[in-house]
Amino acid sequence: MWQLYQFPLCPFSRKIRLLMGEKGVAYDLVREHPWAPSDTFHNLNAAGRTPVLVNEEKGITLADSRAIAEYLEETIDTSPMINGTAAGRAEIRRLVALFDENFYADVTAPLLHERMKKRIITRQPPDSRQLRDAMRLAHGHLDYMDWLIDNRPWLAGSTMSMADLAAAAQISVADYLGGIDWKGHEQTRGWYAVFKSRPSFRPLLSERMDVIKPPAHYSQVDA
Ligand SMILES: N[C@@H](CCC(=O)N[C@@H](CS)C(=O)NCC(=O)O)C(=O)O
Repeated sequence: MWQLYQFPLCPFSRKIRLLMGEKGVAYDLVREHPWAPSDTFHNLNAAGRTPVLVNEEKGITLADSRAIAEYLEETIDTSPMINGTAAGRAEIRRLVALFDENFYADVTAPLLHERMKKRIITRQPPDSRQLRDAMRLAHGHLDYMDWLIDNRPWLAGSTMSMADLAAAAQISVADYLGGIDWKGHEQTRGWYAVFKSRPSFRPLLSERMDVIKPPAHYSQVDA
């Protein structure tokens, strides 16, 4: 059985949970807080970051969401998510990098810092200017997604791919933290509503971080 070391608002862990859900791979969750890592966790990943995926029976420990995703993609044929021509696969990987790196740096990481880490670790109030900046940058990313969805059925092409999972994972955390203003983004809102109703997404939407509550619309499938 696989064990996924993660915490509920880690977008990279969410991406792996979505992928394992789509592929129908069973796993147990182990809650880990990278800002206060257990010895076990530090021994599993010297980088001290979630997610880490472990299978003790097979003697396998995997760290880094992209390495984990590539492993699952190479070893499980069901629901391929990095598929198609070489150019198509390059496009999927470009978009995964865009969401994992740019969206995370511009939007998810500042929101996590202001709304979660300050609350839990330093017990400071959030900086409203940082929150406004993150929401402004989110609009730019959503504009680009609207454009992609206007031109393709899914973000990277004709089928659902890792690009969609990476984007949905980042957006779901930003939305939980109240950082997404959906006004004017009907295309992306429609795409995200499809995701929210997928069985792979339901467990994520019902999970809560103890001290931080999401806005009312967060887990509503049609909101
Ligand atoms: N490139 C890594 C990024 C993972 C990452 O940054 N995880 C965050 C939590 S969402 C973390 O553990 N941060 C703690 C740290 O960087 O020390 C991946 O894709 O897995």
